[in-house]
Amino acid sequence: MSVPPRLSMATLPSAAGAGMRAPRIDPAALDIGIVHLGIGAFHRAHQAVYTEDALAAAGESDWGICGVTQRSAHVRDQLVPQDGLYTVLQRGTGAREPRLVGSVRQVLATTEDDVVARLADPAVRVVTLTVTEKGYRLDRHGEPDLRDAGVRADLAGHAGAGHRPRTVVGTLVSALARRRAGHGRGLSLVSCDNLPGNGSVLRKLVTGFCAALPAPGGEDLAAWVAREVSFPSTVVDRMVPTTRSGDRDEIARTFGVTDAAVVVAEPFRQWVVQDDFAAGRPAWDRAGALLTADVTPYEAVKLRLLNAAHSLLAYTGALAGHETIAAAVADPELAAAAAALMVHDASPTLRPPAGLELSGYCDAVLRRFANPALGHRTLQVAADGSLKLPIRVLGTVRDRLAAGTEPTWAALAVAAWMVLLVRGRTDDDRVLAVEDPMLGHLRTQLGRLCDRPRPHDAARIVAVLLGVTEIFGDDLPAHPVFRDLLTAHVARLLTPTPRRPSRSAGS
Ligand code: CS2
Repeated sequence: MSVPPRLSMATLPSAAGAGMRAPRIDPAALDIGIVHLGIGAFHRAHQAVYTEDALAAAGESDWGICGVTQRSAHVRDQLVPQDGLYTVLQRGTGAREPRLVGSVRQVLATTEDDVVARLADPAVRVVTLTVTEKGYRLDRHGEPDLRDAGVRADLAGHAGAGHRPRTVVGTLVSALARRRAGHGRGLSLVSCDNLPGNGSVLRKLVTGFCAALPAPGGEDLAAWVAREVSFPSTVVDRMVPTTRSGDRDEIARTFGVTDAAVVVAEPFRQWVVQDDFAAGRPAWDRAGALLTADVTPYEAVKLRLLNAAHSLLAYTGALAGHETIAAAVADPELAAAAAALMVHDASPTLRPPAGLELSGYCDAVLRRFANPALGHRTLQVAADGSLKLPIRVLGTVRDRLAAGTEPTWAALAVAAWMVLLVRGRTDDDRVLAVEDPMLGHLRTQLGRLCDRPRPHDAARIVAVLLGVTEIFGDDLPAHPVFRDLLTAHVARLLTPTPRRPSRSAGS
């Protein structure tokens, strides 16, 4: 079978002839006003869609997006031959009509292109970021991690001729310095990652990087940033699994074009944005985003309920051999644990915004997880647990312990992460490809405990992992209630269970 031609402005008419709907705006008429750092599937299914809808609603054309790939040129090489066009395949119950998006007008690769020059362009007034937890390279205090070789190289090379920054913060600060020295216009830096107070986190990171530059340049730049740059916080929500080849085949079959950059997403989407912009913004409010003075109540609800339950299902589900989140939540024991984490452990720690009813939110989250069409892999959500758990789960743990209660289910999420890390296999002994930036370090510390761990190893496993202060701080390792909860869960999770026939998705 011959491969259909690539999706592009040139092949759009033939795809339209096969029923593909044109983007809601004219891509060719857009000028770039936004740079997005980290143009993975999530951005394409979320902010890029909101931006296109906002431009269509407001009849504006000056907020086209330049997407930047962070680690490799892969996404650039997918999108550039397609003139930035791609489809979003919405997967849920009901209609599955693919949506063609045209708001991405340029794609650059940090590794090869001059991203700083693009960021310094005065027409760019908003920079959005989805660089994942690890992209920020924070130390325990929220400052740039000076042990990180990339951060150190960017500090040393700052403003040096020919230095191409490698880190997110180094890139942003180089661009800010160039804007200040050139036209002097500020802009807004908008983190869209799952971090509490993501705007404040980014502000502290950028300011900390400026402060680490040699004086007086760094101090002056920090003062300029404080005056001219805003850092709105945001809460993003949409489940976006990794695209599979079958998704690309579906587009080829239906529309007769090859879309190498197709993304899959659930129907639900939400964006809560702190309305604090230094140089204007698209009319995202007209595209369904909630612009508000304070996103904090929304953020805590999302991270401590949805993301925490997602992580619990990812770890316990992966261990039980479930390939997808939908399969994990179809397991009554795991669904009950996810519900209990949200209802018994996390909800009492939350003060939801007016109009948001927590039990309805929890039910909706479980229904979204159960979406059988999404194919969201447990191992995708399980990735980077050492960075995610402190954000999603340990706040609940601390608040419940301070209130004198036992965070049983939150501890289960942490214990299941520990078992996944130490054993790296399902209950029925299949190898699991665990991803975590601390994996090597933690497995070295665990040493022989990683070799076929048994229930009686639980106390030692917990002692080693709970002692990692980068994850658990100085307080939790010393908390006997938490330690005992973890030990009991780890011992139980390591106890062999009678083998069931097959527990993978779709079985
Ligand atoms: C998930 C999130 O991969 C993960 O860690 O928990 O990406 C989740 O799908 C989104 O936050 C949903 O908005």
